[in-house]
Amino acid sequence: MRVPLAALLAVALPLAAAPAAAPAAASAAAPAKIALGSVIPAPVEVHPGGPDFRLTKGTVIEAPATALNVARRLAEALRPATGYSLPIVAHAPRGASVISLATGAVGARLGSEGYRLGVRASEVTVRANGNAGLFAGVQTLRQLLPAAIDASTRQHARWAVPGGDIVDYPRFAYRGAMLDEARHFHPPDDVKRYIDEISRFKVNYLHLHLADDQGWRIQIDSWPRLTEIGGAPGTGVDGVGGGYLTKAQYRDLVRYAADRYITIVPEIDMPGHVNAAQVAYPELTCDGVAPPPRTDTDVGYSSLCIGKEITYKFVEDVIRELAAMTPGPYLHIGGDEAQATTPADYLTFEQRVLPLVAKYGKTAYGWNEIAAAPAASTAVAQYWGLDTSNATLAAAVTHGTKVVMSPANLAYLDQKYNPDTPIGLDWAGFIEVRTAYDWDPGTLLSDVPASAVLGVEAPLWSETLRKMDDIEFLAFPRLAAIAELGWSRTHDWDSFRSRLGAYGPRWDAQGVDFYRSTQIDWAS
Ligand code: NGO
Repeated sequence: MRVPLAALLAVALPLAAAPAAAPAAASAAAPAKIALGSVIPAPVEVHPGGPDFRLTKGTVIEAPATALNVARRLAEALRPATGYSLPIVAHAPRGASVISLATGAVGARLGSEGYRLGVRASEVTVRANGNAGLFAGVQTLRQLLPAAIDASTRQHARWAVPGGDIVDYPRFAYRGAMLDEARHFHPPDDVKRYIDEISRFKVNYLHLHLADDQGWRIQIDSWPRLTEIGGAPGTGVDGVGGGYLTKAQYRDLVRYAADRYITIVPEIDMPGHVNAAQVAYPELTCDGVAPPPRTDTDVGYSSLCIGKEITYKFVEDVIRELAAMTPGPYLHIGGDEAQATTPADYLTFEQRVLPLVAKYGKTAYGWNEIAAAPAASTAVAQYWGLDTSNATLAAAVTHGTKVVMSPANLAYLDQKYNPDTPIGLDWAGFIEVRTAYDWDPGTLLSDVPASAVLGVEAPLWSETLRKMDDIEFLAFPRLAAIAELGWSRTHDWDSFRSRLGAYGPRWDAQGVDFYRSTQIDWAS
């Protein structure tokens, strides 16, 4: 049964005004029934009602050829735990149990990432203007099935989806996560796992911090010693680990992310944070002498030589090669903590280098310090400060600079949760789940209007991270909080807290070692 769209719209209520679903009584035999709105990030409109849909061994996935990629992602997500074949078909047979994916004009309001989800007794429909929207709808659908759906082996469960309708679309266009590959190199399979995990929360950008004082993690053909030396074993913090991405591995990651509607943003940090490059190529220092390799966690001591022409040949070669292997719109050129560069030199450098990014067809992106340079008017500045105003950034915004919000005391995933957290840093403060959730990216900076804010990003620096488990422990659950700030228009701690508590068993089923904050009542 399909409900006419007009009928749906007639009863449309914002989520906050929707009547709260009655809490389901827990019983030993059946887990608590999932409420239609128990989704992270919170959808725009939720209209519960009507019978559940049952996923059975006869269910088919119906999708046009143009949406095959999304259909495959959905089938991959549902097959292991159900053990069902869930064939993908162009047209479902009459009367079949079907999950139907369809693109078409579903309204400008939904944009490229919004979707409509309808759940009826024999049919689930996901409709969107394009595949990114369908994929977002599929992530919602996954959260409406019992948590056991996330197990990698066959489970016995009643695979029901609560009846009703959801209309959903994002608040901000940019919802990012960042992973520091430089301080500790995380191999491609770990990055892929992280992509899978963040894509569940409708994150659509993954920023990779690919070079820093300790190591250089991306192959650059015109400067091969960058990775021969800067990516060698022992170039991680404390001499632990090393490694780098070949161009083929990077391109494979770009594709893997794109298949999950995530755009990779590569970062090469400059003019500071360049010790590894200078170890490999001493001509990049002013005196031509190679500095010693460094695997400690100090910052602010290295700088490219602003007055030397070879600096700009190096920078342009790197930007050109990086742009050529990056289909996404952004190229991040760092710019933070340039304490070893004089302010005048910093401006000279940025005025020359910001336009180079545009020369290779990309939008320049940098940490908020780049806002001091007039050429940043066409760039994106990533705010990582601790304050609630920033005059330099505010001035740049009046000239056109756009802003991504990553305040270190709220959005940094590498900061400890509390003094007892075994890994992580604490220079920006402890960040419990509620702290990560309780702010608004559109209004945090009093002198930057919300209209200049492209979105939000949660950076995960890796000074203290060694393995995948460490990534997951620091990222989850806080990444889910930041993702909700980026996607949802409603902001309600009690609601988030209860949806997050219900999400815990999903991370358990996935084998994700998340932090069990005592602020949350975790379902078991
Ligand atoms: C700072 C610094 C990084 C550190 C990070 C650790 C920025 C933009 N620069 O953030 O080099 O790794 O803190 O939290």
